[in-house]
Order: sequence, then structure tokens, then C-alpha cells
Amino acid sequence: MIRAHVPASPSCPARLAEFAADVHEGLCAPRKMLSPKYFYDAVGSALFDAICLLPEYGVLRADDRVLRRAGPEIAARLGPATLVAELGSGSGTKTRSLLAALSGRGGLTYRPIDLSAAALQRCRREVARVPGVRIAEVEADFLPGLAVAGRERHEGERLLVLFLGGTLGNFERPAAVGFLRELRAALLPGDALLLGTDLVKEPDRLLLAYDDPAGVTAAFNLNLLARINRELGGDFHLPAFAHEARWDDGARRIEMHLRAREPQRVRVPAAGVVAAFERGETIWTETSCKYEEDELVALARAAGFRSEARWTDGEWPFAESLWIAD
Ligand code: AVJ
Repeated sequence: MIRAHVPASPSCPARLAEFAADVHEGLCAPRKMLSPKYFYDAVGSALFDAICLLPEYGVLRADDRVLRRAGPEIAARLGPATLVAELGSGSGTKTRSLLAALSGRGGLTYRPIDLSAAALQRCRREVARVPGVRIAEVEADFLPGLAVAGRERHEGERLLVLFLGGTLGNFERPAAVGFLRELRAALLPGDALLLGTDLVKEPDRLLLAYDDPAGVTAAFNLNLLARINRELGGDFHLPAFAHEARWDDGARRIEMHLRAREPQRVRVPAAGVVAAFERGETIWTETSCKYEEDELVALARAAGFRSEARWTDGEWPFAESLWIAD
């Protein structure tokens, strides 16, 4: 077997230790699982950008359309003097039009927060073209990153947090409320959250979006195992796992799994793991909850916000909600 000895994008030592600990916990659990936040190394971030180009995956285009349409109204409602922080900016393509609308009346500071240094580099290039925007990247997880970004706030300035693309869906519903409460605790009354959520739609459309015929999503999912091999010295044999997307109607969520095609044993030395797989056993790698529009107001209230406005896309049902911290 040919093995690359150089990681595609090496994590810093502290990050690597956390990755190792999470891989240990996830692969030793009775139901094996890995966190979707580890999808986004340099390769995974590029594969996600490719997913967003797929005709079957309407999420990003819907987000982008709604933001273009609502941008001027969002800017008018929020007024000038805004510090903008984005959780999980990725390459920032969908954010550009909104930043342009917001910076119309004077300069603004934009703090994209992402775990992927590669994505942040691309984000800087994308946003550099928007006049009046000063960009200062934060390479961190969401809430620690938000704490860093919030420290930059000037007297009387309002903080606008962007959480776009439907990423909230990665939390199970109860965990989503918990996360939004923690986010609220990092804000001051009057601060704003612009939240993108993918909406419930026909299961067939969703299944195609998460299991596209060209296999890009399969590659995105399998890259998580490749990353474990690269960064933690694992010996996952990728062809022995199959990508799988399922729709859970009761929980209104897509699940992504990696299914072992045959019984096998996998070693991940840097995580101190030897994991045995039965045939057909899966690693649960992602949850993507889909929301009903009428859940969103209650969600705002439960998290300590009031729901100020909402815009939706009809072509690919998707909602953009503007919430104000109480
Ligand atoms: C970036 C979390 C919004 O759940 O749709 C895309 C990630 N996973 N295809 C999503 C993803 C598979 C995406 N989010």
C-alpha cells in the first residue's frame, strides 16, 4: 500500500490531541461515531465546496439567494456600527453579498471563525474584493472563536453573529437549543443572530443531496477516514467502507454513516485505538436536522432571543432568521 507520509494539512499539536481523544471516544463507543467537525481539513473543505456546486445539493445556493434578497433589509434593520462574526465561515462565498450590503454605510470589521486554515485563506481572498470590509480571521471552534471576536467590540457597537448554511442542523434538536443558549450568553442585549436553517422537504430530494450520483458526498464522508490515516497513523482501508445517507422521518434529520462492507479490525495508533467492526456495522458521521418554519420562533424564544424577521427560499426550502438578543 502506498501511504502519504505528509499530512495534507497538519493540525497544530493541541488540535491533534483533541482529534485523537475524540477519535478514541467515538470508535470505542458501543455505537461508533465521529464528529462532523472533523470533515473540514484542507481536502474536506475543498470537497464541501464541490458539494455546493452539485445540482442535487441546493442548500448553499438557497442560502445565497436569500442573503442577496434580504441583505438590504437586514442592513436597514441593524443600522451602522456593526461588528460581524461568522461561525464556520468556510470560504465565505455566500457571505460576500451580505457584507457588501452591510458595509454600504461605512466600514465594518468581519471576523470569520473556522477550524480550517485553508478555508480561512480562501475566505480572505473572497472578501478582500468587498470594499469597506476589514477582515480578521479567527482559527478556532465556534464559541471560543466568538469570545475572541467579541473582545474587539468598541463602545456602543452592535455584534452581528452569522450562523449560515444550515450548520445548526449538525446538532440534535435539544443540543441545538443548548448551543444557542451558550451563544446568547456570549452576546449583549440588542446583539443580533442571523441563522440559516435548512427546512424539511421531500425525502427523495434530501437523500439525493446527501448521496449524489457523482459520489462527491461519498468522498467527503470517506475523507474523514483518510484524514484519520494521515494525521493519526490509522490503517483504515477506504474501499472497505460504504457511504450511506438515511432520512429519519420521526426525527426529521438526515444521517450520514460509513458502513463496514466486511468484518475488519482497524488500528489508529495515535488515538490508542484498535476497533473491531462487524459486517454492516456503521460509524455515524453526521446529523443534519431539517426544521419546520413554525419551530423557529419557539427556538428563538427558548434560546433567549426575539424573532425579528424571516426570509425563505421557495426553490429549495431554506430559512434565514434574524433574531435579536433580549
Ligand atoms: C455544512 C453542515 C450545512 O449538513 O448540509 C453537506 C454539510 N454534509 N453534505 C449539511 C454536508 C453532507 C452541511 N453543513
